[in-house]
Amino acid sequence: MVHTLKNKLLLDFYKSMYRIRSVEEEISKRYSEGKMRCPTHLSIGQEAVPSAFSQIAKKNDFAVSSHRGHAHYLAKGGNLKSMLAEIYGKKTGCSGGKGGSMHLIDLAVNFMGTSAIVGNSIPVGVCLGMSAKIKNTKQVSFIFFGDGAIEEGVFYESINFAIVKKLPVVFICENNLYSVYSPLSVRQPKGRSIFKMVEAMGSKVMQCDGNDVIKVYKILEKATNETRRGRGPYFLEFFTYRWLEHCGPNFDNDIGYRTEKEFLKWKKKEPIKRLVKKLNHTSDNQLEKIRNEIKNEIQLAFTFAENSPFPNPLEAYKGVYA
Ligand SMILES: Cc1ncc(C[n+]2csc(CCOP(=O)(O)OP(=O)(O)O)c2C)c(N)n1
Ligand SMILES: [Mg+2]
Repeated sequence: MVHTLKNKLLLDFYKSMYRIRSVEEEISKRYSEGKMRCPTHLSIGQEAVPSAFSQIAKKNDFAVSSHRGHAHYLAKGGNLKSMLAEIYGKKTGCSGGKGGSMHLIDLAVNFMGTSAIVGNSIPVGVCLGMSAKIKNTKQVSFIFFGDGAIEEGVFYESINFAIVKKLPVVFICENNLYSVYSPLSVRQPKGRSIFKMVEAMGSKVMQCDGNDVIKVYKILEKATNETRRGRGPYFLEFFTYRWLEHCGPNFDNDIGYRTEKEFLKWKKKEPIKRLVKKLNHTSDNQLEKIRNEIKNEIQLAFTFAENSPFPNPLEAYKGVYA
């Protein structure tokens, strides 16, 4: 694909994708130590969408996400140390160590939360868009969810409301073809396309290869600009693929719900290597320096998480009930 984006922007995509990948790989590597006690849904292979997003969302824009939300939290500018401390259940975690991997929040950058209940954060994101519209703040609300979430009734209520009220909301569906072990073919009628179905509901829609960070960026930029100008919501569908098991640090292609052939086909569409081929004027040494800085930052963040104290059990319900 011919692109006209500046090399500096491409390099920022690289940094973001490599950072997200490396954090997830390090979690995967350390998970069996048994110190991270919460269920953990990794998104290795799906880095292009959050990395494109990281270059588009403004700090005061809102974002919410789902159970697979580490990358979205980081892409919105969420604090890495606080995220890892949260996954380790520590007091210094972004939810005080009470939430774990699926309950991430960083109000300093308007990352307004993730939820373990599929579809649960969609109406929250819509109402954040409504608040921005009422107050005329020009903020956009971004909602990340998977293909499984469009099978929840709340998705239809929420997007319908956003369309009718012309809310500044960008719905971002990362379609990785599976909901746990169930492929789309056993969940949706043959031939149904999600974005076309949503278009028929009256939303503006776009879709593309979700492993091509440049294509994702261009679509996301157009949708965000139009939405910010008050033209109502957009629904974006990005096709991608998770490499590891649904929940946990391992590969699970051996259990038979998907084929090795399919996995290898998607591995060829690996987002980071595809971008590197398009990086001009950047030497291997420059890239290595970037990688080393990121690796160093991640090691320090893990050390912070491991060395942080656990929350006081007597404060378990503090802030939960009035
Ligand atoms: C309301 C609800 N139903 C079922 C589940 C169990 N569950 C957890 S993740 C998941 C799959 C969701 O798939 P998708 O939205 O495509 O996200 P992905 O895991 O593929 O990123 C399901 C069914 C849940 N957590 N909440
Ligand atoms: Mg899915």
